[in-house]
Amino acid sequence: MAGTFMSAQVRRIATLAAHFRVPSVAATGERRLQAFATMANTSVFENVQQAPEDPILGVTVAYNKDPSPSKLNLGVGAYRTEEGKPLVLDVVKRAEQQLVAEKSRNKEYQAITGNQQFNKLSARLILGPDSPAIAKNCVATVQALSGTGALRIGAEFLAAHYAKPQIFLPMPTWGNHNKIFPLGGVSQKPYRYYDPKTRGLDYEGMLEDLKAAPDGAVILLHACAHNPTGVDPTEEQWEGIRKVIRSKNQLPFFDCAYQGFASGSLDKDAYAVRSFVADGGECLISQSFAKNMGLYGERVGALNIVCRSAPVASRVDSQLKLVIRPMYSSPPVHGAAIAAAILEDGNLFKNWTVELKGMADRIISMRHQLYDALQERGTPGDWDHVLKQIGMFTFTGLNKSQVEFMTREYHIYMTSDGRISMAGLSSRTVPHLADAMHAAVVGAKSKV
Ligand code: PLA
Repeated sequence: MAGTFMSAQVRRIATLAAHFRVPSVAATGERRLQAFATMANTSVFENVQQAPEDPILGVTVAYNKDPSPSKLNLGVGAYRTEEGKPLVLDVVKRAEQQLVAEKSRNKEYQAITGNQQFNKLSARLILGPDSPAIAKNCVATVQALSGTGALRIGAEFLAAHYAKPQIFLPMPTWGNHNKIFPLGGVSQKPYRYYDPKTRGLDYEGMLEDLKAAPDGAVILLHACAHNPTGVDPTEEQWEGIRKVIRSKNQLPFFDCAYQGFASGSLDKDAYAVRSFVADGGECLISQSFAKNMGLYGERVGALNIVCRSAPVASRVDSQLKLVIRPMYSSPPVHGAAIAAAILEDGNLFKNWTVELKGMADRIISMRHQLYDALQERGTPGDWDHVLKQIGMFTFTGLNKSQVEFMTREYHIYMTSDGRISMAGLSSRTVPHLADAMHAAVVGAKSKV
């Protein structure tokens, strides 16, 4: 046992070193000594390596530096209006006004696990109002620093308390998953998910890989609107996936970052999670309110751990506090209070669903406009996937050099895997994107 713990620690140190681009320990020690020797004129951080930009957020950094008036940022998944502006939802503004007017509000620290009312309503949103798991107090829910924070708490909890801290991630997946889990102490392996030939789900490959994965392994599943591919299993396929996972006593970890954004319906987008909870088995669910409430920078999210019994859920909750307290002590007040106000007030909730549907519909209309624009230009290739894929992103199939070409010649910014954020497009910018995609596909050397 001690040996296993040691080797897990050694693995974690190696993961940290690779992540932070720290050279080998010996080399670092040597350079540190040199640095001390010449301390008078050398920084003690002399040996810190220049880190590369983040593959997604770094796209915005590059975009911000570009002086071109026609530049377009389709990198990060952030919703924009038809005018290309960030959107603060009307219900969010109203909830904030209510909060400001409440004289009794203060800025005291929250509990370690955050806003309890928010936690209750957040769990209800994903699991459904009639969820027996909630009724039986089998769910431990903690407020988290948006979806990323929820995933990280989940990873740290699994590393400490789960016998098989190894997670299987879909191939491809959101780029940060590959970092959150190993740095949180959970080793990762891929499973087949996307088939570039069909631009659809590799269902057979996925089931084969899940069957070959060890009993008890943790399986990361995108609850809806898979990022980056926009390819989700059908309800029948979810059923097949659920059966395999349950037959092997594997532990599903749902990442739910887009509830309501895929179909426009909060309930429809919760289908997969609810089907796994309905069978009585256990799972983890991270939730983000970044996209569906537009609360990106407020960092509002939750981690739910669905357990078999109330006493287990209560003990899990107590341990989650031990994960959170030394990390950031307690979560911020404001964003979760906004979300709770919207979730608890019938009127605000209803208006939220209308605004959410409006955002989802605008994204779907962008899909149609882009598809039509490519057809008009006679762009070679099959572009049906632009219409078929679900959620914020289109996984275009454009390769790295085509992406580079579009950035260089058309000032269009996107991730190097060819993913574009449809939420960043508008009727005004679709022709520019279609021109760029057309030129990239026909192999134009330069626009000028
Ligand atoms: N999980 C998935 C699948 C995501 O796509 C994202 C965000 C998150 C979790 C985390 O979001 P949160 O912490 O803000 O709640 N993905 C974005 C942004 C939208 C990012 O990379 O941070 C993306 O552009 O892929």
